[in-house]
Amino acid sequence: MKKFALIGTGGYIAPRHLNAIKYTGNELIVAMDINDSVGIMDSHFPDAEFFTEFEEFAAYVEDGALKGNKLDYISICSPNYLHAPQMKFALKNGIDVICEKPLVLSSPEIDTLKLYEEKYGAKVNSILQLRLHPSIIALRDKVQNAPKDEVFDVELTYMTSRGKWYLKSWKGVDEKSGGVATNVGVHFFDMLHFIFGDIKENEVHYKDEQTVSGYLEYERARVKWFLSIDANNLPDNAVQGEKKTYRSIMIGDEELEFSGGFTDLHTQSYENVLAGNGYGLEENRTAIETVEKIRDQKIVANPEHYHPLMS
Ligand code: NAD
Ligand code: HP7
Repeated sequence: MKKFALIGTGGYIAPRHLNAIKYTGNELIVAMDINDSVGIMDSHFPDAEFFTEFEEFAAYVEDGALKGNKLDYISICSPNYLHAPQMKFALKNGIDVICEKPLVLSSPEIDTLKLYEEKYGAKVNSILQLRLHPSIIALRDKVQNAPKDEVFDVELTYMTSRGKWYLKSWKGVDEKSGGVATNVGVHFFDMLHFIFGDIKENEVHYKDEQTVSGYLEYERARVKWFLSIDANNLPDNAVQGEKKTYRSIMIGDEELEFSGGFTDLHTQSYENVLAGNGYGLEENRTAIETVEKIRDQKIVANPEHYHPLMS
């Protein structure tokens, strides 16, 4: 049984980590969140220690190690800008990490974290759950089985509508989340790299707080993409869940709708990490560089290849 800590325990995604720790037969020893609305812990790990101050949490983790109770993993579900410093704390204590996406906000941090891994002999693992989605794996197989020189024409439409709260939370602050292309888009940029290979071109055609669109060229695909959290952009056939979402990839005339099938992928990610097959720092580099470039570059005024929703 592995011993876990969890940072960001009161948030939206934390229950998926609590479930994954429990389902894989492991134990949560200690949790931390600056907010104390963490009653969710009782239905998973009622005996776990809890702190609202990082210093108290850090002392508890370090005291435990000195007394022979070193943690095996620290799971991180805090706001994006805190991932890098919190991962460094774990690594410095020789503890492996399981960190939410985006692993870091800027790519040089990947190199710094690599130095920590080497110096302290601990490993970073990430949650890249779209790589585990059955529809995405099937598509990757299809591309790999196609003639090697075939380049696919792809249209990606990724809409996950959010209420007004989103822009008022840390997710709406670029310095904390990286903005919508980073916070939500990083998933599909990683997925595109996973399916279609190395990236060759990266253009941005439109950008506001809720919507971003552009064009990407990979070894095996030309991709027109459109991402929005604005409900006004949703098509009539959007999938009606708790809130409407529409996640679609068109490859030529074929449409792959992948709005569902997400809830168990965290547990599967944990199973892979525990088996020594977690996605590490290097697997995150391309998607982090992609979103970094999307954040920093100028809008292309009259693009040649643009998503149909941009016309
Ligand atoms: P959230 O705002 O709901 O939760 C974040 C939690 O972190 C809150 O409880 C907050 O109090 C806590 N927190 C803030 N500052 C902290 C600090 N200094 N120390 C400790 N805790 C602190 O956000 P969320 O949606 O749960 O997102 C958390 C992370 O998970 C983000 O990195 C996000 O990008 C990622 N996420 C991933 C997925 C996915 O599909 N893999 C989905 C949603 C969120
Ligand atoms: N929801 C909340 O109640 N709170 C939240 O913080 C987020 C959603 P989906 P996920 O918005 O930050 C996606 O669209 O797939 C509600 C991104 N993940 O299925 O779980 C929401 O209003 C993730 O990286 O959301 O998360 C719906 O009612 C990004 O950080 C419901 O939950 C996150 O949005 C389900 O909403 C975000 C993927 O795209 C895979």
